[in-house]
Amino acid sequence: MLEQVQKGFVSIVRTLKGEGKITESNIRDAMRRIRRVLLEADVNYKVVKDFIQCTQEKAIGATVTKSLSPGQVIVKIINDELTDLLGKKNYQLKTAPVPPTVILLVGLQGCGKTTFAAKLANHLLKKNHTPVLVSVDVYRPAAVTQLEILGKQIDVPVFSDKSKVLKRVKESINFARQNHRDTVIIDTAGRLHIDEQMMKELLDIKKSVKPQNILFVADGMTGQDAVNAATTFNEKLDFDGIVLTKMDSDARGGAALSIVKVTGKPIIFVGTGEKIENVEVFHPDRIANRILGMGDVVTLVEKVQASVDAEEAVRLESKLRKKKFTLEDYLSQIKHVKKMGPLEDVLELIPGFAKLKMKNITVDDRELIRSESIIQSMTKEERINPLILNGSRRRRIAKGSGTRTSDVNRLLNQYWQVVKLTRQMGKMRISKNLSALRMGF
Ligand SMILES: Nc1nc2c(ncn2[C@@H]2O[C@H](COP(=O)(O)OP(=O)(O)O)[C@@H](O)[C@H]2O)c(=O)[nH]1
Ligand SMILES: [Mg+2]
Repeated sequence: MLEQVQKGFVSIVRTLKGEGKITESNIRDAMRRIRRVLLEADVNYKVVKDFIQCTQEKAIGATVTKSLSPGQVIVKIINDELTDLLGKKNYQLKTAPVPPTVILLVGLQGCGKTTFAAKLANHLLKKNHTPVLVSVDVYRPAAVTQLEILGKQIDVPVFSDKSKVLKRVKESINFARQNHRDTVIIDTAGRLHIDEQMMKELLDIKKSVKPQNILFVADGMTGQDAVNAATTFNEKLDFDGIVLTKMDSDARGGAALSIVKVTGKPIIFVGTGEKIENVEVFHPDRIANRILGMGDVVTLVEKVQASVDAEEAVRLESKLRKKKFTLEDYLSQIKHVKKMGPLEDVLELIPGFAKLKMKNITVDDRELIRSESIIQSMTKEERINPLILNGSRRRRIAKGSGTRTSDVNRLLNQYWQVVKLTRQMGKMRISKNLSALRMGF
C-alpha cells in the first residue's frame, strides 16, 4: 500500500537524518522533494500546496532540543503533518441506541461496494456482532447473487425478497430485529457516472431509514476521480466516512492523501485485496509512520494477535519450556504465520523493512509452503523425534515433498535454531503474541 509515496519519503527522511546541521536551505530542498513525490502520486495540487506551506513554516520555526537531532525534529514535523493530512485519528462507526445499527454503502459501480459489504460483515463478526447483508441493487439480479455467495462464505444471512428498494430495506431491518441481529449492511446499486436517479434513490433510503453510518466507497486506484466523486456524493448525501478500496494495487496514493482534506470526512477502512479478509481499519498515524518507513508495529502486533489463538500460544510456550517442542508444533506455527497473509505484507509493517525493500531484498512465501510440505511428508514418529532423521530418511522426505535434500536440511536447521533460541532465552517470558512470529521466521 502506498509504495511509491513511501519510497519517496523514505529517501527524503534518510537525507534529513543524515544531515548534521539543518539549514533553511536543507528544509527548502526537502520540501521541494516532498512536493514532487506528492504530485507524482496524484495528490490534489491544492492539498499539496497547503501541506508544503504548513510543514515548511513549522520546520523552519522549530526549536531543536538537545536530545534530538535536527533531522529527527523535521521528520517528526513531517510525520505530524502527514497524520493530519490522513485524518488525525481513527474514526469509530456509530451504533444505534436500539439495534439494529444500519450501515449504508454508496459509491460508483465497480468501486468495490459489494466486496466491502462482505468484508465489513466479516470484520463485525470477529468483533462478536451479528450482521445481516442486504442488496438493493434491483437492476441487476447478478448483483444479489454475488452478495449471496459472499454471505455464504462467511455464514452471514443475506436478506432478499423481490420488493422495491425502500420496502426491501425496511423489511431487512425488520428481519434483523426479529432474528436478533445487531447490524444491517445495505449494499446499493452504483452507476458508472453520477446520475440524478441514483442520488435520489440513495437520498430516499437515507430519509426513510436514517442509517447511523453512510460510508462512501471509493476505488483508490482512480486517484483524483475518486476525490471528485466523493465531493459530489458528500454534497448530496453528507456521508459519514470513506472506504478506500484496491489499495493493494499500484494505487499511487493520490486518493488517500487528498480525500480527507477535500471532503472533511474521515477514511475509516481500506481494502487491500479481493479476498474477504483483505481489509484494514484505517489509522492515520500508523499509515503516516509507514509512509515514512518507520514501520507499523501496532498493526503487526494486532495481526499476530488475530491469527494466533491465545490458548495455542500458551500451550506451545509451555512445550518449549519443557523441551517438548516437536516438528509437529513447528508445523502448526508455520500454519499460523501463513494465516497472517502474504509475508511481504506482514514484513511491510516492521520498521526498517522499507529500506530492505529498496535494496531489493524480498521474502518468499513459497519458503513457508515448502516447509509445510516437508513436515507433512514425515511420519508421526519423525515429527516427534527429529533426531532419528538420518540421510536416507531425509532423502525419502525430499522425494515425498517434491523438494531437495538440501531443503529438508535447511528446514531442520531452522527448527533446531528455534529450539536453541528459545532455550537460550531460558526463563525469559516469551511474549504470548510475538512468540509465534519469532518461531515462524
Ligand atoms: N485488488 C482489489 N480488488 C478489489 C478490492 N475490492 C474490490 N475489488 C474488486 O473490484 C471489482 C468490483 O468489486 P465489486 O464489489 O463488485 O464493486 P461494486 O460494483 O461497487 O459492488 C471486483 O472484481 C472485486 O474483486 C480490493 O480491495 N482490492
Ligand atoms: Mg455491487
